[in-house]
Amino acid sequence: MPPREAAADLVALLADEGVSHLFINPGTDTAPVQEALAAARSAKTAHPETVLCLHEYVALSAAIGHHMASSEPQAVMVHVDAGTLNLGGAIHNAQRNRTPVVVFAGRAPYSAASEVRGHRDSPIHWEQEQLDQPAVMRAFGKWTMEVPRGRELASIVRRAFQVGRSEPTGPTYVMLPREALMEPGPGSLPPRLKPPLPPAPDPGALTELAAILAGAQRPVIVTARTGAHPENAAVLARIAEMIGAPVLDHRDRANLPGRHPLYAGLEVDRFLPRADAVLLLDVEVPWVPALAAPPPEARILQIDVDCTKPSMPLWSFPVELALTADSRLALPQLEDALCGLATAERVQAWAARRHQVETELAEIRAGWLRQSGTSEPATAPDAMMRALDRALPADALLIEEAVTNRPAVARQVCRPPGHYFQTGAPALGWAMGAAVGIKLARPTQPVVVVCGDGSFNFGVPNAALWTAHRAGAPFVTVILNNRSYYASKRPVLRLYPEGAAAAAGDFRETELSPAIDYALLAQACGGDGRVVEAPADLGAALTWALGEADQGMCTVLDARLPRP
Ligand SMILES: Cc1ncc(C[n+]2csc(CCOP(=O)(O)OP(=O)(O)O)c2C)c(N)n1
Ligand SMILES: [Mg+2]
Repeated sequence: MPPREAAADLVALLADEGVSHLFINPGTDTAPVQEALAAARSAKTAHPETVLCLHEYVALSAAIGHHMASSEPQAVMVHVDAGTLNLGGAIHNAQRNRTPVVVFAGRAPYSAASEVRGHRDSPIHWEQEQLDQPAVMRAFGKWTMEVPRGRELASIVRRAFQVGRSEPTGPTYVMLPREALMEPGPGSLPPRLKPPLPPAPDPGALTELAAILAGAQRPVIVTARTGAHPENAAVLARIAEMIGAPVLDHRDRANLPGRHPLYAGLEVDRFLPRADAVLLLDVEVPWVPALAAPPPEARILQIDVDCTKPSMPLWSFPVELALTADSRLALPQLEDALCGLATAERVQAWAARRHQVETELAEIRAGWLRQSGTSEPATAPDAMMRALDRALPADALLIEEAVTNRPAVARQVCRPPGHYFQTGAPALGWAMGAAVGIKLARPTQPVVVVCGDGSFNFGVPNAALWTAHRAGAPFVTVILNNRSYYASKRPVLRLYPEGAAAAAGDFRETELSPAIDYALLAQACGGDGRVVEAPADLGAALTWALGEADQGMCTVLDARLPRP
């Protein structure tokens, strides 16, 4: 038997690395991989399921979503420079989400000699060759490499997964020239290169951090994604309860269980300016100094796998004590350390503060509730999100890209840990592709996207809906249709309140009219849709949509909001 081609090694390696789905948009250079996948399917040897994505942006967004829901390593395969460029802002989202995804891209064949297997056979093999194809990935990823020969492929792929899965995790990029894919592999695959264990906190520094928190009069916890590990939520809740600290929550995930009485949402200006100690826990941007900040004398503490965040050129938050640690390891140790510091006097002070903070938060929550009950145009998003909260089944997974309506979601919608996903990164259009990946990762749970009308369109919705339909990954989308890029209109009003745009009411760069028939768009992709005119109609519409999704149909609810 001739030795196995490197492309077949690649298929076996993906399966062995634990990749369940390969999100792919193919080209002339991926032909050996397509052949190897077909051979593996026919021989019933281990292989990932391929998910044909009609656009690369959808492919990488799906990988980001799948990882959020499964914690499994991911793989995406695209066509040469063109496919890489079409990954677009999803590369930024993969970077900011620290998604351990290996992006494979073809690379134009090197050889024009017809005796070389895989040689150039089209003019595009000159046109699609670039001086620096990996440049775009180098700007956002952790590591890039090209496979020079078939026999090197396996060790390079092992390394790509190892680097991507090491904390802080992130995307890597492997270029695959067609000749290398068609050359023989090494015969046997090298063993998996295990990523290092996640970092545990320095014991002395943890004791010091606990002592500062325990001695604080007005401690505040700020988090965004500690609930990426859902088991953290209960520990975080116990810590917050013990010391009576409100939890300011940027909500990249659901970080606290249920409607926790210490959940302070995005009410940053209510708590930060009074804090004397602030714990930054798995949060990328804890506050915006121009909007609200702790006083200069407050003691800022941090627990994160990536404390200095070198991928953000300016990150100058005044952290006094930073612990590089996986919060799964650090939080239980912090809880123990705080228990050790719980003198009778402290326990009394902590309990009194907890009562005070919970009372204040109960008033704030009552305000949120009132906001969702009025019929004012300004509070229509709150009313719509309240209706969504009521209508979501208990096991539904919510994917949020609601932009200016994000605060309304944070006020009104509560999901259990492990049931809420937000990109926490501003390249819009992530949610639609992410839903495909999340549904594939958790096929038995209903998946619901809530997104802006602008974000929906950034998500290449025809590609996302078709891809979901084809892959058997149906989900429901609730479009918060304010017929506006409100996020791009608001700064004009803020920066030029008396300006020409405000005076003439001229916002033509941000008004999304004429309207798109989103229900029809969904139908064109094999799904269905309805208009929801008022919050009171959302519940019945969602029940209908979830029923359709159960039958394999992607459904879109065009939820009308006043244009702000
Ligand atoms: C890929 C990408 N392009 C452009 C932007 C700039 N941008 C930020 S918010 C926004 C408007 C979003 O509109 P929509 O989703 O309808 O939300 P709304 O502002 O109406 O709440 C735009 C264009 C972006 N963040 N990402
Ligand atoms: Mg909008």
